[in-house]
Amino acid sequence: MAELLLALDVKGREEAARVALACEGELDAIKIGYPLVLSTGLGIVKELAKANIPIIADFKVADIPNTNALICEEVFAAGCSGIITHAFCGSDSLLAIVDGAHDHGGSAFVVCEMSHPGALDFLSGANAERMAKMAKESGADGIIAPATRPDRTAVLRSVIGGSMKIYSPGVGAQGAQPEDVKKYVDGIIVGRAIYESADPGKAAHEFRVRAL
Ligand code: NUP
Repeated sequence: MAELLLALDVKGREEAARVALACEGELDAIKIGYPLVLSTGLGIVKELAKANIPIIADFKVADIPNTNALICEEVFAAGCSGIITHAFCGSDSLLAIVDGAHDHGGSAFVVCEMSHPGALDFLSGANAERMAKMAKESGADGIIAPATRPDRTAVLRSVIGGSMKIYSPGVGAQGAQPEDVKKYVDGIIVGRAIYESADPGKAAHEFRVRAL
């Protein structure tokens, strides 16, 4: 049984509020990222969080430890409950995010293998497994692994074991189905297939049921 996370990559407050309201009751978390935050500002987090739903900031942080720690301060002060970071900057950068999240009572999720075809250039294979191992050693709460490559997500699950979460993007617009990965993951991440739907609430409901 996997949770449903909405990737709310829409532009502007009104559109964000429209989709979030339509999906009320169907979601376990809302994942926000650059498209929404650059178009509205981080204040959008407090507006979305009024619906009493966790907000995860998908900023795929990739910087030196000090900058990563400063980013964490802003993300959690804004009201987010989780942050998504890259791991390829190394263990010290990763630790700054994990510690920064935990110091603020939040969670840190680590991108290990990405879902798009170009991930095969760098962000997959042995590199992904090394990053998953590093994520576990860092004390991170979970990893991001691709629904588009369920066999790889199964491998990454075996690297991290059962105590960390896996959230998995790639369902819907990128071609994967909830049934492909739900047995390996704790949550599926769905964006366009919900927010571009004529009826986002109905689409979210259907994904939620299929992820059970
Ligand atoms: O590997 C990743 N793939 C991916 O699609 C890591 C991610 N964080 N994402 C994000 O998941 C992506 O940035 C988008 O917010 C969401 C997928 O959206 P969609 O393809 O369902 O529209």
